[in-house]
Amino acid sequence: MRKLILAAALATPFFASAATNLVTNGSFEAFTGGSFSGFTTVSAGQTTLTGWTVGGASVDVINGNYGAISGNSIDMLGTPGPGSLSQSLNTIAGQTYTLTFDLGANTGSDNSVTGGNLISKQLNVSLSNGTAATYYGNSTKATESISFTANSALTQLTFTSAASGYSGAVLDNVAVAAVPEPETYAMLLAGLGLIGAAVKRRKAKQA
Ligand SMILES: [Ca+2]
Repeated sequence: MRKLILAAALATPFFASAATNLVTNGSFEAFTGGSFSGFTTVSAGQTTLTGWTVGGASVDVINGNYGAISGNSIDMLGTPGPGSLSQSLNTIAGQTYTLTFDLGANTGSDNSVTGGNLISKQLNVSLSNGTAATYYGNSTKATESISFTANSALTQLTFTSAASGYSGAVLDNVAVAAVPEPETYAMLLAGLGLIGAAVKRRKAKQA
């Protein structure tokens, strides 16, 4: 029985870490700037988007219009952009994480093309460990995914838009979760093995 408890204690943190989203308010539903219709602007330095630091010029919180994805979403070009959103995440150095987010676009105006890309819909993603990627939002919403390995106890996550203008990439449902390592699965299996052995012994005693 003692081994059973030990096995459960070993396995529990790994189950928990696999499911935990490290991002605060990744859905942007926690907004303290009051009610609004369609969109409202959050300027650099304002703290109305719980958990997020707004930089650049501004971003817009959009809802029910302008390409909003689910409830409140962010148009990365505010009124006007460019805008940025950043947040510090509590990470473990050496641990691998997956960042996922939903990407769309406010397709109204600002459709200037640079180098074949709709520059106004550009979304740059960067992490303080050096990982960076560039995306272009469009009306076909997509869930994007980036894998990164933290190199510090704090990892800064930053989204930036690249142009001025009013109708940019649309962001929602930002999540960062630890990826269970192969060793974790091995420990998990070892834990299950202990449980199995304990059950077997108990059955043998009863017989
Ligand atoms: Ca949302």
